[in-house]
Amino acid sequence: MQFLCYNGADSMGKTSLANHVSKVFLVALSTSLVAAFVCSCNSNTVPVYMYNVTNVYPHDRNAFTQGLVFEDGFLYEGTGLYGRSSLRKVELESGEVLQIYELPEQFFGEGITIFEDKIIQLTWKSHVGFVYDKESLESLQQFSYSTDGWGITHDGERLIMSDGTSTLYFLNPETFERIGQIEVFDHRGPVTKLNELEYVEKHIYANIWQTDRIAIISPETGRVVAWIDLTGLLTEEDRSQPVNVLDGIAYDAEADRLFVTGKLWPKLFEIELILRD
Ligand SMILES: [Ca+2]
Repeated sequence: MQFLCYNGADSMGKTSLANHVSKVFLVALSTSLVAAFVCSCNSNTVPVYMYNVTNVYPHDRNAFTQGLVFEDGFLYEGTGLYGRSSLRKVELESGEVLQIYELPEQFFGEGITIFEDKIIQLTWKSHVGFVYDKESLESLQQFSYSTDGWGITHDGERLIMSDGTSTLYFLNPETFERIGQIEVFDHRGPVTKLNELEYVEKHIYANIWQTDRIAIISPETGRVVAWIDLTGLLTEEDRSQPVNVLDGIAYDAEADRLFVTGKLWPKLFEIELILRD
């Protein structure tokens, strides 16, 4: 029963993943029963999810995607590269850019998240984050941090930020002060190159830079409780023009939809997760 062998100490509840993964997964088990199973399992084994593509949408081939969020029916996307970095509001179905703010050319845009009525965007090496009005994309404020800026998301109370290492940082969403951090690991040790983030059903999803893998992480312990393997999303034809790596995870909490894309990818995928046998 491989699928029970993640770490129960992270309080991964009986419905957290089951909402959009295999329908046979855990739904009938109580949390205490799961914990009992977990204690008797080999902790070196974690589930690996494959995917089904349920929808494909167009994506701007010129968007060097660094951050992706879905909210109120729209995608919000942060793009990178010096001189090409932007913050965008995008129509899902058409891929049309409805609003865009272009960053000054000295900034390399990174992850974005929406906290209440504001959008927060990191930059890569500048130690500067930007705060925007969600409706107008008007730049309202800057803040600073000491590390690289890679991915960012939030759990409703804290911002969660990656810097390309195995560390995730928790920030106060008003003052941007660092209020905690966790080290991310699996049975082989630290999991580095944590990149784009998304908070999904009480877990942190983190794309591992330069791979097709997403780690599902316990915010309490830092343990990787499952992996998603997204190998094979792009076709040969999709790769006929230059594409870069997988980078972009967005979750539609209202409709329980998961979206992924990549830097310069021509497509954005809506996927459902399936437990690998
Ligand atoms: Ca995201």
